[in-house]
Amino acid sequence: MIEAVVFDLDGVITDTAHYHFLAWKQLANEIGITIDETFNEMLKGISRLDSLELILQYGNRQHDFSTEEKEEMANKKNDHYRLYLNDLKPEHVLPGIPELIRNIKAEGIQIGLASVSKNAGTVLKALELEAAFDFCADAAKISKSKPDPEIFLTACSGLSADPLRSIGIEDAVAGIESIKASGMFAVGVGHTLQEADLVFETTNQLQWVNIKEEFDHWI
Ligand code: B16
Ligand code: MG
Repeated sequence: MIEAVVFDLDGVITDTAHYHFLAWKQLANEIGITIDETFNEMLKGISRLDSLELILQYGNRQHDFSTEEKEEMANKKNDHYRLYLNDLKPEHVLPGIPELIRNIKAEGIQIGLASVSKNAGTVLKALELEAAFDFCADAAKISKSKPDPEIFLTACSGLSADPLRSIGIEDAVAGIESIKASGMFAVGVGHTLQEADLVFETTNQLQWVNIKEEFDHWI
């Protein structure tokens, strides 16, 4: 029996992963570093300050700024990101997600959220999805970012679910690593997610019957 399904937020429930990219690109440009979508794959699921460190290393500028300056830069990126969030509306929930949530709930299975974003609450509110989740593991409840398993384990524990009988859904390499390290069944959405137990290209293809079938073979 499946005990819980835990969703990542940015890039799975809605396309805020793209907003994170645009905001980092803008910040990076301001300090003379150019990043592209390929490099951005490494930032998905990674905390704000860790993402900044990766960008500075990429531009070979990791020794050029003080801790205070880095905090200022991270805040600036967040200001850019929050401007994009102003436009976020319920219609921006990705295709296939409302139906998937309905089908899981129809079987009485609990739904959790695992997002390391400090903006997760704002995003769920804008999407009018707060009530859909039985438990949200967010930045306030964890000390280690993905790929550490802490966030998915916290979500399972908050739902009183056994990770070995639960499913995690992610769009990030670091996120899939976090799910696998927690012992859960990993569903990936997107590319470069070879470590996942099951991969779909888009959220539209996340059919609950198919996920259940693959989970039954895996367990
Ligand atoms: P914030 P997730 C992650 O959210 C994003 O994938 C990642 O790009 C971002 O840097 C991180 O949250 C922190 O977000 O700056 O809003 O606190 O994928 O775990 O839902
Ligand atoms: Mg994500």
